[in-house]
Amino acid sequence: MKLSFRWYGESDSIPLQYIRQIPGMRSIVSAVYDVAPGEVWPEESLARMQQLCEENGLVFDVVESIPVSEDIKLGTDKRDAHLAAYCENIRRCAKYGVKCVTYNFMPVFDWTRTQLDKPAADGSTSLVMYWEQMKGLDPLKDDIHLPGWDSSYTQAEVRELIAAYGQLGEEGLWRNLEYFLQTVIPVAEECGVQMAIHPDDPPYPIFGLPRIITCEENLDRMLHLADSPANCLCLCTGSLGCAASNDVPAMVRKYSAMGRIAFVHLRNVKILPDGSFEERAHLSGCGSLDMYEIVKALTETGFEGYVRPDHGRMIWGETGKPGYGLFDRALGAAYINGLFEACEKAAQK
Ligand code: DNO
Repeated sequence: MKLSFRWYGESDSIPLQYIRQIPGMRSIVSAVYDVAPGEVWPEESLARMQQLCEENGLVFDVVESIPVSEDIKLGTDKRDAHLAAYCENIRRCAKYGVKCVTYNFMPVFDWTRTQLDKPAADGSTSLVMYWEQMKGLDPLKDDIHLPGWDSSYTQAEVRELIAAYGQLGEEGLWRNLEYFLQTVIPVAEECGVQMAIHPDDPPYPIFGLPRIITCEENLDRMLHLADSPANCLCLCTGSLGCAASNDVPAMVRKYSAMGRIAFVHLRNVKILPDGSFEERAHLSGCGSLDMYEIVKALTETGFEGYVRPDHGRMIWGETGKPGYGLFDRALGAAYINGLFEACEKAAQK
């Protein structure tokens, strides 16, 4: 595996000089953040990222994400122009050394949480999704601002989008995903890039919006839409793992054996009795996921892709971007290193 760390570029409060001090750290996961979805990324931004990483003994070879515009997901008349820009972005990323591009196909909102700083008994804080806080919220009627939602949409735009996705429905979204893959995967193949789709987080519909990258049956369907080694998963354990019906270690074993996992986000979640969930420390004992079984599944199937510690808690008084502080993600990386070393050595015996 190749150990990586997400970095938000020069505006990130965590310096690359600190990231390189995490034992075993190899790759930087980043993106160009100041260009709207559907537009082309300036080459200078990619060149600068590559150079900054190199200066710090790190490799910039994973992009998270090239965002898919709502026009592509909805299949509007702007779709083909946005897809042309998307393909150009893949080519440009490849030119500057990128080997893996992450994206998601979630309508309107990326991850959904109801609180980003929920204190735990030990004084750490983390991201949570409590049904109790979701109950009664109706984005078609209420002025909702859940934490982390894209604030560039007005409430009226959100309503329009939700209505458009309601009309499109799940099967419509599948058709548009297929169109996207048929356009983008041949370009990725040509440039030696693996496209890695991130699962929906959480993996069930929120506010009636269709969500399709959610479970084994749907991951099978997605991979089958373009049967190419360039059409891969970004297997996020914490996203798939907040539905108790997903057997995450079994899914990891299956898709890794098929060579269809390009990137793994490792983190733990605790599912609560009513289906709500809390992000927890990476350690298996802290949440609902067996991180040892997940890493064992990767090593036993010869996984050679990218891994990163995902969302960390805020600990030791650190402040910063929720989920993306240094301290707890570094603890996560150290734990991940330990699990891999133990599993690899056990497999050699
Ligand atoms: C959350 C991340 C996601 C992920 C995108 C990929 O912290 O895991 O926002 O980057 O869904 O497109």
